[in-house]
Amino acid sequence: TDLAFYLCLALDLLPSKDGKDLTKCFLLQVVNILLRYIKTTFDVKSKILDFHHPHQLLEGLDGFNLELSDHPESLEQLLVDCTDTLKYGVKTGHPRFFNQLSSGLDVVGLAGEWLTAAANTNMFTYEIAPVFTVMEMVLLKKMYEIIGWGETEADGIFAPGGSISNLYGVLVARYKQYPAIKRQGMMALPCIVLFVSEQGHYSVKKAAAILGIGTDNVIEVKCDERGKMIPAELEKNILQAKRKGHIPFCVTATAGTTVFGAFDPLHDIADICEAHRLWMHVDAAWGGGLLLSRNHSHKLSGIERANSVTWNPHKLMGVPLQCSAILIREKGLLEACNQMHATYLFQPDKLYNVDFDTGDRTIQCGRHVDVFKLWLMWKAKGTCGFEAQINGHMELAKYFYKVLKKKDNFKLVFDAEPEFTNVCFWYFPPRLKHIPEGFERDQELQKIAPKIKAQMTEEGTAMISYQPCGDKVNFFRMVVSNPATRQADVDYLIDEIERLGKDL
Ligand code: ABU
Repeated sequence: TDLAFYLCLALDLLPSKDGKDLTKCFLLQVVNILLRYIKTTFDVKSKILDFHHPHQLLEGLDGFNLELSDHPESLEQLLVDCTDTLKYGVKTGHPRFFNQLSSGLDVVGLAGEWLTAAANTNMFTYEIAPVFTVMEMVLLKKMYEIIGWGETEADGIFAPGGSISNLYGVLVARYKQYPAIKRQGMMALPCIVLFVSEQGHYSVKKAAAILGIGTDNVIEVKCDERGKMIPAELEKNILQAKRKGHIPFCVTATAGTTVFGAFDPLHDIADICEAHRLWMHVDAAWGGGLLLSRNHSHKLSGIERANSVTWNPHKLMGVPLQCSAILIREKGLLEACNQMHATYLFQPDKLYNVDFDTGDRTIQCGRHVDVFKLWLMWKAKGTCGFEAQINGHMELAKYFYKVLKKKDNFKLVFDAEPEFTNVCFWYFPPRLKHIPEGFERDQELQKIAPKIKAQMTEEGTAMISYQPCGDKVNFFRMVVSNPATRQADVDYLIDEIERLGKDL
């Protein structure tokens, strides 16, 4: 009862001797809060967010105080805090949330997260995560097969996000060529360089910085007008680096770039990597899910020739954050590269086959269970269910593109049909239409998307991202990855941009 919650503290819950009923009551109340949140999330009439500035949250809002005290607060207060935490957050599962590549609220995935939290275990050893360890193996195998590695002895691990997965790709690439790095460090190496397209994810540079390779040694390869790496430019850059006495060791291709959703030509890149004996990593964090679609998987053709692949099920597949895998087409490399033989965890004389202890393959020690929610969703949907969901996203993006194409006051960044669910565009308020194309118009246009977004955020009606890119001033990036989104929601977004932008 409310009174009980008002009087009771967390200490009264299990494992307290008489805490069984109160625990049940408390958790049912939490579930009720979550059910109300889920219902509002899917209600298009609800606001996506109730925006407040950081200083307002820090100062406290209507009884929602983030400060921590020395004394325990009542269970009643905790329930209020749970409600308020969701109230002032962003409903990323809302049908009009288009802000990120990861979005949606999958109910089965959510159940998977709850179960994972209840199990509260660590992936580093089989002995404390037997079921999750084997589940991870099953899923990794499924992903190798889908990539097209067939019977190859591959390896992999779930990692905390695409950036860390890409870091693994570069780390293992370097170790493969220079195993002495592990003991001797960078002193053992010549000046090594790697290549990524100018549209590739910034995490590749970050990996180079972390690994002591240096961002100057990441060579950005020019892209074509659609944002795809130009193979001839890659070849040219490799030859130039060699002429300077630098040693190329790795190329990171991208399958689904963050902004434009471009797919690099993987076969051409694989040919170049083979000719120059370079490791080929494919960052398919965003585009990997497209492998599940028989209609669209051809866009990643050549990925089977990669040495390593990043694939984030928490993006296109709609798995709750976080769920990212690094997949390596050579068994044993991850372990050889990262193994430290901590005897307090990885005793060789355990009762089971210690090959199932995955902790010495990773750069972490403790590792969260990211696999269960994906496994449960796969059970719930089947591969065909994911395929239908992803095909639906692609159809909706195409619809959005077609509607925009017909509108006078919108201009697509690329005229051609989108290859992925990214649709990039500008909105032109009527007053800008009379300014001739050029610097002066760009100066004005640059301010439009941030103003519209700010207003949209304050009103909480929709969320979409924008960015400048190269010589292109701020433009909107629409992405579809939320199964709750319908045609009416993308129509709404267009109307909303017009409503907020027409007088700017
Ligand atoms: N590459 C991380 C995700 C970026 C985005 O959601 O826009």
